[in-house]
Amino acid sequence: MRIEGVITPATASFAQDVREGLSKPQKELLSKYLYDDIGSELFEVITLLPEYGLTRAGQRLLKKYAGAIVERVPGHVIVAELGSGSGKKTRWILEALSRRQFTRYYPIDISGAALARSRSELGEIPFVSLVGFERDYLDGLLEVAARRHNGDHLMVLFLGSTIGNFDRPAGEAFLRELRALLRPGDSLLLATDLEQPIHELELAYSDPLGVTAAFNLNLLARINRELDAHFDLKNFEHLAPYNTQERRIEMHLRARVAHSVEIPKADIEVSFREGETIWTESSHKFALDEVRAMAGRTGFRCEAQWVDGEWPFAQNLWIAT
Ligand code: AVI
Repeated sequence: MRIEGVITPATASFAQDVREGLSKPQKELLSKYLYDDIGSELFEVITLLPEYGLTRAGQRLLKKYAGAIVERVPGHVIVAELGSGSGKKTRWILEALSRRQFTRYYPIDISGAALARSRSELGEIPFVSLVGFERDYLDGLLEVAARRHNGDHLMVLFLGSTIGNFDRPAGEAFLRELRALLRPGDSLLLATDLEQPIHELELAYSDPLGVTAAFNLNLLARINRELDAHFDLKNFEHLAPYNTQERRIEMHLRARVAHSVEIPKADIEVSFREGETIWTESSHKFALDEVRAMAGRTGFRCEAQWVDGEWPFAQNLWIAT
């Protein structure tokens, strides 16, 4: 007998998603799979690139306005963060809150490593306690909501502008589900990347150093590592055009030549035509009034918006109605 190894539930669902995605007429892979250990490290490097201004804009806004933001959230506040994110951004909010109250902070992330990082970055702030949840966003939020005391206001932070990675209808559906876990008066601080000239956006997702290309190609390397596939990365190139009608960057991997690839653990062989692409991510860009309208449609009102002066990016404070 030849023992080929063990298929864990995580590998099995990755294999199934890969099989389904690569069997569609427009081949696609879910963007959540970009973030294995290597992909997450590459994303951290992306946030440092001069061409990619999103992360720094979000940080500048929180550094400057954390006090003004928490002033608009009255009462005794507990904080849940979706995606434990970079400690830097969250620190401004927690420090501003802890000047007025003892604050319970609950980061929620499917990655234990990300939670450990936020524990080491934020665990030492005086008057703040931290309990992390290794869960999907909404499962984690349900658990946080169950721990609230009467009179606590729940403030949810969704700071990475990850809402842009949902299709617009799916993003709204997600925000409606999130709202269903809140009470009137609870709040959501939602970061959104805004529309800007196409050239700047395309440069942010096709940086000259090739870090975003490596981040994208790592998805095929991950399929090689975890599903024993035989992608030759040299056969693919990274593309990230802006779709003006949908107002989003679309990341693709384009086959340079016609060829086939076997993916044993997904039980498929996939054929590529020359020039055919795999769609790996969308990154939607928003208008300020669109974000206000979205609040109304999902059970919130938009209390305030803060916009960065250097990179079109907004922190939006929504209150559950
Ligand atoms: C995580 N997310 C908000 C990033 C974005 O800009 O959409 C992911 C990313 N993809 C390529 N570069 C960065």
